[in-house]
Amino acid sequence: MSNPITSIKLVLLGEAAVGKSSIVLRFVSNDFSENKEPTIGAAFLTQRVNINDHTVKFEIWDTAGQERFASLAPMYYRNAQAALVVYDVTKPQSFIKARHWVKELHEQASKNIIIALVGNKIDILEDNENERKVAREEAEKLAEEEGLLFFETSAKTGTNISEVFLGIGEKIPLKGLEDEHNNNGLNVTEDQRINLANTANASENASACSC
Ligand SMILES: Nc1nc2c(ncn2[C@@H]2O[C@H](COP(=O)(O)OP(=O)(O)OP(=O)(O)O)[C@@H](O)[C@H]2O)c(=O)[nH]1
Ligand SMILES: [Mg+2]
Repeated sequence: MSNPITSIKLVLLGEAAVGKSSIVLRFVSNDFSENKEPTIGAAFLTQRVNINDHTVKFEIWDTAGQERFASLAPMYYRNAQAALVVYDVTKPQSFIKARHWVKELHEQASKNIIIALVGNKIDILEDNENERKVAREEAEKLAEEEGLLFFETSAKTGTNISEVFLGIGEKIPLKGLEDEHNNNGLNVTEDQRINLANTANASENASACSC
């Protein structure tokens, strides 16, 4: 029996160099690059996961954080069902920017958009907790006040990356969004969830364009 498929349009927003593309690369290809090039415009990638008996196909728009691309963002978040607002836990300015993105999404994106606030680069804190410049409590407070999911992640080690996407997938009302039947995705059970970041064949559904 094939699983029903639900497509979820997801956009990543956040200051330049916080690790948006690295989060996507970890999720889609289970890979990491120390010297990732800044994104120009936006990149589009897809990835499928199975959540319970449902296949979720994430259609991911990875936007460019550099200020010169800021005017393009509405084009990508306007029809999005989900957004990751990413900041770098070692860069306070990136958290201020994240607050702005949350506000803008609530004012201008779809009313039912699911937003996850994501504090990335927590691997840096393993060597030296003094590198933390955004308190976990402060981010949790914002998430609670604004009704956001909240995760601290490392694209470098894979910590919590799959949890972000699965958390989003579980919050989207799947039944009403079914658009086709197929079963090509990864099978994710509760036990396997923690290992998803280590799944080797995750890239087969990926595609990218420099549009
Ligand atoms: N230590 C550490 N470095 C990271 C992590 N994620 C990304 N980086 C590094 O941070 C730099 C920027 O990462 P990108 O993924 O290109 O950041 P971005 O948010 O996509 O940047 P723009 O495309 O310019 O908006 C790269 O050198 C990455 O290797 C992480 O979790 N930990
Ligand atoms: Mg990028």
